[in-house]
This record gives sequence, C-alpha cells and structure tokens, in this order.
Amino acid sequence: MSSTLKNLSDFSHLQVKSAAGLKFAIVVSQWNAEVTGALLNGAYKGLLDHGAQEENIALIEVPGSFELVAGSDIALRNKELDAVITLGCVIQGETRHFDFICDAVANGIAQVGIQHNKPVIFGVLTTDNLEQALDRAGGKHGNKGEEAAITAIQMAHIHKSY
Ligand code: DLZ
Repeated sequence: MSSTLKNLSDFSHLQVKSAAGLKFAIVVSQWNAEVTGALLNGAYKGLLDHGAQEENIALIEVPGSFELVAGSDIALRNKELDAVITLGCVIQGETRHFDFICDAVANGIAQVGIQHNKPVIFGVLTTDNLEQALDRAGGKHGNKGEEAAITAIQMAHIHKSY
C-alpha cells in the first residue's frame, strides 16, 4: 500500500477527545420506552465517561420519534449547545407507518442540523422487532446510545475546529 493510502486509512488521530466543558442536549422519544431508556443510559454514560459535566447535559423528552425533529429544533434555541443527540426506536409494524416515520425523522434531523449549523446525531434504532432493538440498546450488539454520544463528542470538536 502506498504511504498516501496508508495515511488516509489511519484514523488513530480521531481518538475521542474530552467532552469536558462541551454542552449537549439529549432529545429522547418515549415510544418503546424500554429501549429508549436504555439508549438514554448509554448516551449519558458515553458523555460522562469522556468528561462531560452533568450540568452541561440538557434532556428533552418527546412523545415519539417523529417529534425528535421538533425537539432538536427547540433544543437548538440554546445557541451555546455544541451538539444534540437524538434517541428513538421505531419498530416495523404491519402498516407503512414505519417507513413514513423513519424517512421523516432521518431527513428532518439532517435538515435541523444544517439549518442551525450544529451537529445533530441520529441515534434512532429502526428494527424489525423488539429483540433486535434490545440487542442494540445494551444487548449483544452494544449500546447505540453510547455510540451516538461518542459521535456527538467527535462532531462537536470537528465543528469547533473549522
Ligand atoms: C405512531 C407510532 C408508531 C405506530 N410507531 C412508533 C414507533 O415504533 N416508534 C416511535 O418512536 N414512534 C412511533 N409512533 C409515534 C410517532 O413517532 C409520533 O409520535 C406520532 O405519529 C404523533 O406525531
């Protein structure tokens, strides 16, 4: 492998930096609360383990994942925030509700981030069933809430450095 390619594939410089002093909002959906509660615990752990202070983490609970978009927009009225973490769980049902919610939430969250020029992290599980969701909320596939927190820290630092 050429040295240029080798350097491009070396992400060691992207090790997670400290979250001390950074301000976050977590917006969490109450639908499928067993799952989203576990994602929330994971997100808190991810932030606190990297040095974030509890008083710098705001929490907004919204009814369902669809409302994560509005919740993020409301959170970002606070201009001091460095990043928003959205947490939700949409489980495939027998209607097309799943597709509409997933599309709206993914697109909406991306849009809110662009409008406010702030990182808004997509920590929403979209699964076929509850078991798959629990596997990703502290089960055998880890905790995607914690991963979302790490992503938020990384993006907050990238945002600040440009
Ligand atoms: C209505 C609905 C359905 C059927 N399923 C889910 C789901 O699996 N996960 C979720 O977070 N929310 C669900 N909702 C609620 C919608 O997100 C939203 O709260 C309502 O449509 C009201 O806008």
